[in-house]
Amino acid sequence: MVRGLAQGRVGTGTVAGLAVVAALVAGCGSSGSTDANVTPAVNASSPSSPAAAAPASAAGASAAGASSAAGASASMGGMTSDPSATPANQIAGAKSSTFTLLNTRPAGTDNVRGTAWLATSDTAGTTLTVAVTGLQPGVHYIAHIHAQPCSVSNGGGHFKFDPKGPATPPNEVHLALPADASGASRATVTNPRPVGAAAKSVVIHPVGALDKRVACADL
Ligand SMILES: [Cu+2]
Repeated sequence: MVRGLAQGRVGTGTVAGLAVVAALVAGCGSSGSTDANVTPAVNASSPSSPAAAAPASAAGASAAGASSAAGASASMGGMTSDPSATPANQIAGAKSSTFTLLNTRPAGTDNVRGTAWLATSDTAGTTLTVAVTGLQPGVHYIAHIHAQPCSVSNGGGHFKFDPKGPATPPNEVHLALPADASGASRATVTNPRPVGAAAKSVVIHPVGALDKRVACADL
């Protein structure tokens, strides 16, 4: 599904990973997040290693799902998942928010339930953890921090640390959520900067159909 997106939306990508990132960004469904200025430079500052990027939950997924999930995470330089990070729900002062279903969700996701936890501090930056059930088993989802509340355009466009910067991590907060064989996913991602008041919600999308936003949690 990732490959299909890349082929359909990004014809000029010279690096597979960049093509995937560009496809994810371009497919998010908001004019505010369709920046074309995806640059490889953003990869350099990732705090986590690509080898650590495969979410722990991928181990429980089907063979096909797990291999695809690992590929997606690795291609983005480990910036969309950090299994070694302390989950936000274990950080004092983190706020939690329950996901609500969106009217754009794909068939088969009516039972999606979950929680997003966000911890921010000037010293530790941002930690986002999402735990979800009811997803379609083996399907790969991605969560982003968005710049509008869930009630406004289903979360609107992506939150960006630098509004004029690239639509990719670390200028945005993306979290890979591969669903395991039971349809569950739990993952954490960090960013060295604390998101501010402009971060309004967390939106879950299927990687293969980013316009079909599944669920949203207000921050
Ligand atoms: Cu999004």
